Amino acid sequence: MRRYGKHTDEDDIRTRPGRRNTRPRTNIRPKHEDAAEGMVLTVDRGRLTCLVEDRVVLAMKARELGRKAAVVGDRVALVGDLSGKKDTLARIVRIEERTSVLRRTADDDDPFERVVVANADQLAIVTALADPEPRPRLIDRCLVAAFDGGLEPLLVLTKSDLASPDELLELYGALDIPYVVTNREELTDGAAADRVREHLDGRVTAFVGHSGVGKTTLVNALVPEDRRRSTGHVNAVTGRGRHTTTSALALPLGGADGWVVDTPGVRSFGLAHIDPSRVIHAFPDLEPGTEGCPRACSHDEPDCALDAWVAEGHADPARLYSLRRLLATRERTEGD
Ligand SMILES: Nc1nc2c(ncn2[C@@H]2O[C@H](COP(=O)(O)OP(=O)(O)OP(=O)(O)O)[C@@H](O)[C@H]2O)c(=O)[nH]1
Ligand SMILES: [Mg+2]
Ligand SMILES: [Zn+2]
Repeated sequence: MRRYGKHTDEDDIRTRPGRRNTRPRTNIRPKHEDAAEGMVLTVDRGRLTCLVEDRVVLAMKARELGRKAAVVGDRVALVGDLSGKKDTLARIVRIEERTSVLRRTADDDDPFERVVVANADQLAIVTALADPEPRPRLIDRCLVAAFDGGLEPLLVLTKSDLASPDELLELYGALDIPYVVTNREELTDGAAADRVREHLDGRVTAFVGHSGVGKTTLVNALVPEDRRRSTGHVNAVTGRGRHTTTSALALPLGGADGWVVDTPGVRSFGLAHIDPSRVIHAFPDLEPGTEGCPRACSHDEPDCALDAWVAEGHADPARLYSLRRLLATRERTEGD
């Protein structure tokens, strides 16, 4: 474990992990100085399961936290009974500043945004190549949410025993996103887990995607045997998954450092909250070209300076096309 394991070095505790780790934590804490640090593993009806050192501690939010919700991946400060024994309940008195946030809304008009996972470094966007059919628009939306929230995307294309990945890989080629293709046989012999694990070492990775694409199946192949969750099957008639997984859960990677977060399948990924300028950040080759843009440019309008930037050979036109496709995904409705 990178963040919550045995710390041998004090500095390791005080500095923030990941790429954005330059700022030390603010240390003005009059209250609860003796609180223990923990990580939220799962949330169930107001009860939060937290990892404190090597103990699993059930906790609830202290009233003083108000409406702010702690979510899976949050680093929290806990007080009270931290023994982890049966029928004990600790209190969460603080939620630490987050290094990343994966947010979604139920749909684009929904002002109520939910944080799905906090502090993940990476977003594994899981798509089945068939059964259920891939939906590039959902992938695009997950990509936008990743770029917006400060997570690095990883494309995971499952069920290549049922269909070829070529078309999808071509569609996402210009985005230069790391990807892994897996199939049924490799799930059984361990090759799929090995290949995916290479991308997960030392990181916290959230797995998202439509129901039935094989998120839990893959996560199970990555975590120690006694941590496995149940998986579903895809309805032969509708080609839909059955929403087998109903809550997000963080699990330690087996055989490597890091965490995986299995999440429930989603039908859509609402993006009401997205800030386009944060999405541009994920395109460092295009970002300097936006200097000549009019104020509040949508980057998809006649005066956008990116057309000239690309025409002058500073960047690949396919990259601009991909960026615009992603930005436009917010305006389109999300049918199948
Ligand atoms: N043919 C094939 N089937 C797969 C593969 N990976 C997973 N499956 C099957 O897909 C079905 C759904 O798998 P799950 O892991 O439950 O899917 P999920 O994404 O977790 O679904 P939700 O929890 O509902 O979101 C199961 O029957 C798996 O055995 C694969 O590579 N090939
Ligand atoms: Mg599942
Ligand atoms: Zn522009």
